[in-house]
Amino acid sequence: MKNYEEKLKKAWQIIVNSKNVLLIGHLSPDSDALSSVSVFIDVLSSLQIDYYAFTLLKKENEYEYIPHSEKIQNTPPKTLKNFDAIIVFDCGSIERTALEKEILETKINKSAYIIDIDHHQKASNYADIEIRRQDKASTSMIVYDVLKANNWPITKNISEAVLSGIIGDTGCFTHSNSSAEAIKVAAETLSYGAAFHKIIKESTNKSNLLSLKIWGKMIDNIHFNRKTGLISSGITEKELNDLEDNEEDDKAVEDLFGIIVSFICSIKDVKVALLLREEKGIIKGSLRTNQDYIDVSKIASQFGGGGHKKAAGFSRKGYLERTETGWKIRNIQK
Ligand SMILES: [Mn+2]
Repeated sequence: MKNYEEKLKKAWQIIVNSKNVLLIGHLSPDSDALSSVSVFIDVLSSLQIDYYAFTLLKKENEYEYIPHSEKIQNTPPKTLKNFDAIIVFDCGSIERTALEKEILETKINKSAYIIDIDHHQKASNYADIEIRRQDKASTSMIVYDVLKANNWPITKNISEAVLSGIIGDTGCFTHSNSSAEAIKVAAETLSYGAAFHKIIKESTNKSNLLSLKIWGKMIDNIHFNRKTGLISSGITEKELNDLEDNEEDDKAVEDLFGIIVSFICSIKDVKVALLLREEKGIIKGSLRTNQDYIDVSKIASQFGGGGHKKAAGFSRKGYLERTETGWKIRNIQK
C-alpha cells in the first residue's frame, strides 16, 4: 500500500465505515491542525457518523473563523474504547497528540484503526495507515487530497478550512513552502466559496500593544554573525513579564514568535535564524532557513526537537543568558 492514492482510498473506506471516530490535532493547535480536524467534522456530520474532536490547550476566542472550531474540545475523551477509528492530524510525533499512552494501548488491543495524516518529518511509528507528505505545505492539503480522491463534494466550510490551514502554514504565502501546488489548491478553494480576503485578515489581524513591544524587544536583542549568516534573538521570562505589565491580551504571543523568526530570516545575508524564549525554566527555540542546502530540522533534533527542512523548533530545560557573542542556554538560573 505504498501508493499515495491507494492510502487515501483505504483511509477513507475505514473512516466512512466507522461508527465513532476520534479526531485529534496537535496540542496548542495552530490553524492547520484545527482546519484539518474541522474538515472531518464537516464530513462526519454529513455522514451522520459520531465523532469526538480534541486538541489540548486550544485557546479560547482564537481561530473562531475556522468552521466548526467551536466543536473541537479542550478535554480528552474519557476512554478511547468506544472509537473504531482514530485520525491524528498534523502532529509530527505521537506525544503531540497528548494521548500517547491511550493511543498506544489502542494499538496493542487493536480496538481502533489509527490513521496518521501529517506533513512533518516522521518521528514515530504507530499508525495503521500513515499518510505523510513532507512536500505538502499544510496537512489540510493532504486532507483535501483525501476528499478529492474519494469524490467527496467540497462544501464552503471545507474550502475555508483547507484554505485556513494553507494560509496559516505558509504565513499568508510568505514562507518558502508556498509551492505552486499550495497556491493552486488555495485557488481551487476560492472556486468552492472560501473567502480569501476574510481568512487572510483573520489570520493576520492579531496585533496588539503587547505584540509590538515584543517585536521591539526582539529586534533590540538581535545578534547577527555576518561570517556564519546566523542571526539570533531571544527574550527571557523576566523581559517578557516586564512587557506584559497591565496587558490582558496575550493570546497572539505564540504565533508572534513564528512571525518574528521568519521575518529576521528574511534579512539580507542571513542564512539561519534562531529565536529563543524562556518560559518557566523551559527554552523554546524556533529555527528558520532560506537556504536549500541547510536542514534546520537536523539542528533542532540535536536539541530534542524536529520539524521541516526550512522551519523547525525544539524545547528543552534551561535558562537564557545574553553574552557578548550571542545567546547561551544555561542549565541553572543565574
Ligand atoms: Mn501543519
